[in-house]
Amino acid sequence: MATRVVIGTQWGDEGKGKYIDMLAKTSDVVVRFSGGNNAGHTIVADGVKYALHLIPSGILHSGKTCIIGNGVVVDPAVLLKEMKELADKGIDTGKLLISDRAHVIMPYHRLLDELQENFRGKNSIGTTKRGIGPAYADKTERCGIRICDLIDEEIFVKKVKENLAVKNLIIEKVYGGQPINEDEVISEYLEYAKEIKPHVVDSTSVIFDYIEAGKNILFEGAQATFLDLDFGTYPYVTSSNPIAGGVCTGAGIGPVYIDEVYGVLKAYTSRVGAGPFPTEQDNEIGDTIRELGHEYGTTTGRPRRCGWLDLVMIRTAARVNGLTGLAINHVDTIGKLPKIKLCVAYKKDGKEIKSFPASLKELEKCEPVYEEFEGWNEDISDVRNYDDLPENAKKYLRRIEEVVGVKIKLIGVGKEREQTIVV
Ligand code: 2SA
Ligand code: GDP
Ligand code: MG
Repeated sequence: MATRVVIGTQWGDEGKGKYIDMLAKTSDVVVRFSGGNNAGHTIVADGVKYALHLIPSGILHSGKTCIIGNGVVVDPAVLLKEMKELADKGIDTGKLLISDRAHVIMPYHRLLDELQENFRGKNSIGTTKRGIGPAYADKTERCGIRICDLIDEEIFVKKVKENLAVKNLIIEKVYGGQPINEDEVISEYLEYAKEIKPHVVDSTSVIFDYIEAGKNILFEGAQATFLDLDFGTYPYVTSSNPIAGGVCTGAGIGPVYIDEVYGVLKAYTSRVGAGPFPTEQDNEIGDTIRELGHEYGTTTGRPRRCGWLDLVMIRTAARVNGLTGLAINHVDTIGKLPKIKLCVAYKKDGKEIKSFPASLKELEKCEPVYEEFEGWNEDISDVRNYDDLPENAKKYLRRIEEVVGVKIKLIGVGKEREQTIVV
């Protein structure tokens, strides 16, 4: 038996979906434990492209149990739409289970996300406007609506009324927005509840039963370490804990049950939304990386900011997640550049520092320390053995391992799940 976790080590979009899909093949259960439909995982399987936002990527393999854990925030309209789209492509969603403890994204969460972002103006976070932050805020404020409430009409109606009494005041009086109609929300969501109910379970018990039965479990990370509410570039973060520790709270298992933690990174760095990015190349190099790597958001289509690989980040991610292996993508993409820079440390006030500062003001003073590598102007998308990689690619990869102190176990040389070198 093995429990494996796949985590993003940067600012998301490292290509987690591809590896989750690959590892799902040898798993019995795939579990999402954090975030919501702000995630966008692209998987290309047998030439067909799938963009999944809420449903675990394991769904593409028939017979796997897929679980949306208690730590996820669920927009029922998105869930049902995604289920329908998968069904239209011939994918069975019968074994999709949803935690009764997961929180529900309501229309006022989406509206408040948008109103708050507009209100912040030039200080906006660049959220996906899917209502993620406001839904988690209600969870901690203890007024959230959970899936177990949604499927109980009496409790649901009561909670919606209580919430709307306050939310509509904020929407109208603070932000000058249009209040939300109570009856419309209730009737819309009660329809969703009927469709969702057969999938609702006490997911923590289900997961524990699988653990006791010695099954292989895969925990699917969304977003990433530097978008983590505690360890990310706060306040430019998402509102959950996408790090490995989030598996314990977001799926309801003890840390002793985690065997392996894969940290996914790209051979460069990208970020969507606002916030600091020490190795950003807001110039021709960044534009070239964006075009070569097709770096546009899966959820919102936004162009992603691009820059060099930052190992101060990856070393920090290795520590806070307890990474047992690295999975590096876009090795094909970065090799197309004639010269590649790799950030191995920061320099601040004349001193070299190797761990990511908490204060954004301190981070601004950090200058990346770069080492330069030659590209490997060669198509490597058909390479499947490490030994067959160009020497320049091996040099780059060896240096990454050396600085981070964690072994590279998977190397991505293209979009398809087969375009992977297992080391
Ligand atoms: P939110 O909506 O409250 O979670 O936004 C807060 C910050 O988190 C960032 N964030 C993301 N960054 C990268 N990828 C994400 N998923 C999509 C994708 C994004 C897209 O796979 O491409 O399509 O634009 C994701 N989700 C949240 C967000 O940009 C904010 O900086
Ligand atoms: P996720 O959110 O971490 O699952 O990543 P996304 O799916 O949002 O973004 C990763 C993008 O890179 C997708 O368009 C993938 O198809 C693509 N991709 C993943 N791995 C590789 C790789 O090794 N090489 C290339 N060229 N593209 C890749
Ligand atoms: Mg993504």
